Amino acid sequence: MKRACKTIASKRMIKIMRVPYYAFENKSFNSMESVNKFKMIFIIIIASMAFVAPAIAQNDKNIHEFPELNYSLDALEPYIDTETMNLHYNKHHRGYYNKFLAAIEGTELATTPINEIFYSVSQYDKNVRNNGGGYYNHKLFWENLTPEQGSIPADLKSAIDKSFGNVDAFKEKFSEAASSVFGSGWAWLVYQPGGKLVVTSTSNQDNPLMDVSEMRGMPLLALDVWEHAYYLKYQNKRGDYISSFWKVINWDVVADRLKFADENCPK
Ligand code: MN3
Repeated sequence: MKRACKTIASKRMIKIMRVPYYAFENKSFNSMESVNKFKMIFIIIIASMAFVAPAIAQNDKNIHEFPELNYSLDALEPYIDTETMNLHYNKHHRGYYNKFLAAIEGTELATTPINEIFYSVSQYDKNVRNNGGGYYNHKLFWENLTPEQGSIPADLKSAIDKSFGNVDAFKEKFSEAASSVFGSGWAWLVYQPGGKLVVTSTSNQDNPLMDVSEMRGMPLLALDVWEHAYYLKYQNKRGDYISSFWKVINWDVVADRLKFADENCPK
């Protein structure tokens, strides 16, 4: 650990020293007396540290990262089309993320884990709730999609059977919740303390971790039913979009979330 930190520190120092040195390396600089050169280098190093060090510190303060996609923008065709993915990920999601960062900049929320922000989100500005939700919900959504859908892992299937009777009954209930969202929102499979799985929906960019939500718990599966998620391909046929969603679910990710919830939620 110490060695890793040392390597990072020394790389940063090299960057700090190199940028101004090369910037000032010209004829007039080279013709100065060597004493003046050392003075100049010293001044440059101190000045650059004064500018660069706070920039690094500022950057280190924000713990909320914009997620990479685990697949290409066209990977979910024909179920979710490339143009929708492009707009949704690069414009909508990025927009929520940028506005979320602007809303929390310079506050302790920049270094507060997102789930903890949600636990008391009612105390904060509505921009934190709307854009923090938009940032996090989409992160969950991309993660629980895949172009290479496998079968449902045994532990997840047994938890679904226990709570809903069987997988088809669960799918029906989830699809119904997704269809019934009035306006913009999300459908969720949620883990509740004690291990019960429930289906719920939220409005706008709310999620079940938030203290403002009716049905609270840990999200296992998320479906975005805002019109921006499907309108280019499906227009007003939200039901067709929901049917396609079942073809691209990453059940392994859902099973991992269940395992995490089982290990970390109070029984
Ligand atoms: Mn969306």
